[in-house]
Amino acid sequence: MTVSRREFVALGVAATAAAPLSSVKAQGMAMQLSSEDVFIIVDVQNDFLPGGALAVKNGDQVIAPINALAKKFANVIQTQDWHTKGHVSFASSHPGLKPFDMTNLAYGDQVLWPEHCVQGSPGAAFSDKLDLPMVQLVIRKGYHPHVDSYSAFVEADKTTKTGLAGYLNERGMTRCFVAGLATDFCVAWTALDAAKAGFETFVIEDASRGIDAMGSMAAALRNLDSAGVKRIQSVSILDG
Ligand code: VGL
Ligand code: ZN
Repeated sequence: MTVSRREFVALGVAATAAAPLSSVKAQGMAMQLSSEDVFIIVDVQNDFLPGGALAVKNGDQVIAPINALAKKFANVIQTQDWHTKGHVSFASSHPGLKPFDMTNLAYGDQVLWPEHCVQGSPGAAFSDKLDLPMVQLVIRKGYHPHVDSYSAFVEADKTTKTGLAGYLNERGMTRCFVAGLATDFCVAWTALDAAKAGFETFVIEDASRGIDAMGSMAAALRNLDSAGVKRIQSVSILDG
């Protein structure tokens, strides 16, 4: 028996992540973009991609959806993890400790990482597979030697601001769409701070990939959900 498209939808089996655009629209999941929306592309840098110093599993799979999404937005910005040599977030700066160990710093708990995204190094460069000539701003973060910054808004001391909220507010932005690497660290922290700063905030899940160290993915998704950050798929975003 062949089932027509209409019957298929009526059977209620069309509401999957891979739902075709027609059913996405029908179910009200589709989103029309406006000039008040900004796409924040987080840390798509060589060190977070396969072969990099802090490679995120399947991190390269974010590039195609990000390239496609960026064309739909009137406002696109990128973030760039940009650490000093000997940065406090590197395990190598803490004798006796190793990558993925936790330590306690002046501002609280800190996961220690392999050396990554050192200012001016090839690992800190954006992937050359990105096709993003429309990017309006690159916000660098993590450049204070003694403070990490997963978030593109506020550093890990929870006090030092990067200036991004001011920039977005001055430009009249109201909604932030966040994607990139890594879902459970810089994407999640950026989205949480965007929501805190008063922006309606979305994480585009299929255009992001996570590190998932010690339950960090489940924790990040819990935090996003309770902060009211919506998790969506690229297919729901219509052209602006
Ligand atoms: C990131 C760990 C350390 C990220 C940056 O981009 O998610 N994660 N630095
Ligand atoms: Zn970093």
